[in-house]
Amino acid sequence: MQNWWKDIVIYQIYPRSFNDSNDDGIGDIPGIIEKLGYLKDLGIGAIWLSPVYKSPNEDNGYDISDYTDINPEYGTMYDMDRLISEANRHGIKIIMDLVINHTSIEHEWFEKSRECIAPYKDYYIWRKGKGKKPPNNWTGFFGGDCWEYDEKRGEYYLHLFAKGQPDLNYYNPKVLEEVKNIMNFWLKKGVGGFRCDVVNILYKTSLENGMKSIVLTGKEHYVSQEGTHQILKTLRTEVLDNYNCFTVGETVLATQKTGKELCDKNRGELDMIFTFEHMEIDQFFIKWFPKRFRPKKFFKAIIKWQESLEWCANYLENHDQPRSVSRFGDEEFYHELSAKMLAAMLLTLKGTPFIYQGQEIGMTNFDFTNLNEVKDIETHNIMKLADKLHIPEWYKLKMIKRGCRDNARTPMQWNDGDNAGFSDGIPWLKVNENYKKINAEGQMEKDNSIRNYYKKLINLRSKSNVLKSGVMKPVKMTKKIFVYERIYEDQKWTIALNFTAKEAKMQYFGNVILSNYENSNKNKLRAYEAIIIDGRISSDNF
Ligand code: ISL
Ligand code: CA
Repeated sequence: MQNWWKDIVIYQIYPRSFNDSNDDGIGDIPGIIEKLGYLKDLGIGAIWLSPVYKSPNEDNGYDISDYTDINPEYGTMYDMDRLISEANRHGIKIIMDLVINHTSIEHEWFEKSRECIAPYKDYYIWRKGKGKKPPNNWTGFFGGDCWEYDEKRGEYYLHLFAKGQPDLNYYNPKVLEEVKNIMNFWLKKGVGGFRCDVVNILYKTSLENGMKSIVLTGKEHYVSQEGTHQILKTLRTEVLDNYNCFTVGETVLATQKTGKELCDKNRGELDMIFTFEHMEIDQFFIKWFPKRFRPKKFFKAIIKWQESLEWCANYLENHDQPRSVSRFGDEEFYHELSAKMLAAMLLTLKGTPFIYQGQEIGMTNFDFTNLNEVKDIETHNIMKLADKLHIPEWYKLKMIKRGCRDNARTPMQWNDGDNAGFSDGIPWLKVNENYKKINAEGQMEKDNSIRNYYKKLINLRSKSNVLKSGVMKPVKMTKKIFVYERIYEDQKWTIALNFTAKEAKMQYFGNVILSNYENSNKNKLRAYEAIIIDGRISSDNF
């Protein structure tokens, strides 16, 4: 069936933190297989699996040293084949994470490239320095510079991310051939498609100096370039079109114009894209300088992309972002209500909903007290930069609390037993202290738990053409509430969400299909209330 990925809900697993089956404190593939029943019960149709390939783990698997072999910490290729077939047996497709902007420096290609061994010599972006200085003034995603001098080769190599993540050189046609082989290898195994890591920065049009910027000097030379569009078209026609699969691209800094181009079905590049605008409204330029969350700004960003794209990939958190209930809800006073309200939005917007592991039970940010609790390389690099800039300790901790990706990487909280049931070993990253209160087992039997509310929403969406295929029409947004309609043929549902603890005046008519409150009140929208109505709100609310 074509476009099957529009009908399902996708669940992202960060393997290191999901479930440990052999007590080494690290999540693994057999651990995921153990939980397929849990995901089937939730109603999930596909799993986006963050990288499990061979990797030195400088960036927890986003630095790959062998694309067609499995990191032994996560298991074996036999385990991976078992996961694919067991998942398919549960009606769940496996979506692999395709990281092709860069490899690990431990990849065989890089080792040979630095020795100038053919044909690997130009698999990466090597340049002579300018005297003692790097080839240009670009800065990287993880703060600081993005060129590393290699003594052996006597040149610099480009790494837009960590030093251990050298960028591949797409001027070399052999690189694209290697990528096609990797994609075919996994598609032949029966995976359902790919989440494509920073896929809109593959082609660097030039290596000229960039315009000085607080964020990514040089980005104008590689973000969403024509060369990247060509690469995506080639991968589509020469690989993806041979399989019933889909791609969702992580597209950093994509504008409305390029975003539309990247997932325009007539251009044949990507099927969906993750955009970032709604994830950047509570920061000054970059996430390390947080500012207060303003719901109305958030609604505007959501509406902009709902109206720009024919089909969206909707998400509120992932392995790079803080936990949504801590960031957009109220984990302290309205934990359950606000987590459910966010779920109602995620599952009723136009597009495919993506749920990140633990989001379905309302997992929260970690309460960091110092840098030693942090494993994430991005945060450590940024803290080195913060020290150079003499940023005071108290502000550095504020930066960590807001920006550290480990907020989302603490072990999945399965039950109130040791290590939240994640592992019988010592977890690679500390478990959140609140696991006794927030865990999956405690929510399975509780009908009105966050998890069972997700389950109800997923089930509702799976049975409703209005939510799967309806037009999305904004109706009203204020500093507190966001109201929109989903319209399909003669059916019109209204979704009304209160993003604050203050009740809002709002009258509505029609029957309530689902609410996050036990009872309904047709004259107002209460604190963090979310209602889905087969009807409308009264016009005199306007
Ligand atoms: O971290 C971010 C925002 O919170 C982003 O800047 C993120 O680093 C960027 O979107 C790219 O992310 C992807 O590529 C990185 C990897 O570290 C991330 O985990 C991955 O999602 C390099 O592969
Ligand atoms: Ca393990």
